[in-house]
Amino acid sequence: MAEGFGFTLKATDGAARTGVIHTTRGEIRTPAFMPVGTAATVKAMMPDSVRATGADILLGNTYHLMLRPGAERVARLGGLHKFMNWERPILTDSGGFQVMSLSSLRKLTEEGVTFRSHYDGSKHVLTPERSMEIQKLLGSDIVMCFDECPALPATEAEVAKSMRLSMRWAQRSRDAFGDRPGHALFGIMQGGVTRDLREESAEKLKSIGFDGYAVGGLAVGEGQEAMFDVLNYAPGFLPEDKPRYLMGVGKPDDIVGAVERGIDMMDCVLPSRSGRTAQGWTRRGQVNLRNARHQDDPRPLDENCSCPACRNYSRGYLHHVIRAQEIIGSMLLTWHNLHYYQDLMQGLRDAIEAQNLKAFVADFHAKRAEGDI
Ligand code: PRF
Ligand code: ZN
Repeated sequence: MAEGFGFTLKATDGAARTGVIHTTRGEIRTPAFMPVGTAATVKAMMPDSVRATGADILLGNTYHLMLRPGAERVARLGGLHKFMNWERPILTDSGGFQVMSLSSLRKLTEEGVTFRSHYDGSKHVLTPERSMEIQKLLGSDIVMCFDECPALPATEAEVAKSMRLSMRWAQRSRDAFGDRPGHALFGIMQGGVTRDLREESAEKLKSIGFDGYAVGGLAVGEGQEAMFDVLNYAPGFLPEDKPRYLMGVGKPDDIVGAVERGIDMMDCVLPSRSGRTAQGWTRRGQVNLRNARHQDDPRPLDENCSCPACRNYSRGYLHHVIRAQEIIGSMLLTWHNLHYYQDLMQGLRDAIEAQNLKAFVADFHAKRAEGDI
């Protein structure tokens, strides 16, 4: 597979794994959480601050960057790492999923998808070949195959048809990507909540051969129980010696459940997006800082957190700047949430290494059951 890219498994505990992904831009400790930097920024954060939360890798988006400012422009300005001043690894999603959720007048054919931009209505085409070209122009370290993710609920026949199209696109992605030392290509498993379709998809991807494998098509409305049902078997269909990435997940309890089931990488807008809507995530669950109960509270959001929001500010201050719509409100809560997520990942990695995951997970759920204080 790709030269300059590799995965070392360090320890397992049940189905859970901890390890390191090696790239030419640095190591990624797994299980890893990737903050989302859709538009060449993790909103409300400076790159050094994102790194200070403990992130080893960011996620960027083909769809948004091709529309604005344009992939060719990013390439002329030195590539995405230089453009956004993040020199560590970047994984880019391939665009199809975002076309389906964000754009209008979509037309799907064997060749690819035509759509209108949700920014200005302009018309665009994405194919496996163009998605590979855009991700190359961006300079992404981990490139995702171009796939289609059906919206659930869908009939099994619809899911099967869509999965098989995604597998033909996976082959075309592999062919178009070629051999690029230092850059990895990941396949994406589809197949909805049907075990046979998941297995067929995994077999197809393995026969093509990728540097890592994603589980796509989950967290699209099926609910946590159905998602965990799929994760009870789907990671086991994938090679043990390659990273496994669960796309677009999730809440802290989704992450813990996914790691327990053998997932190595995840991404989600939740910690950053909810930081801009007054939601703080802590060991004791979700806290809405807009609530008036915080206005006279001198205590930090989380007394066990070492982030700047918790070290230097009271709940009363966070409540005030959020109410006053001051920019620092978004900055502090985003920082805290990303810090909490990375702390959680470090706790999971340590617990797996110490063969102590069961107790860690029991404590995780017990603390949340107590609720905010
Ligand atoms: N495919 C791609 N990106 C994604 C998904 C997918 O299925 C999901 C599903 N949760 C999130 N992001 N390419
Ligand atoms: Zn904090």
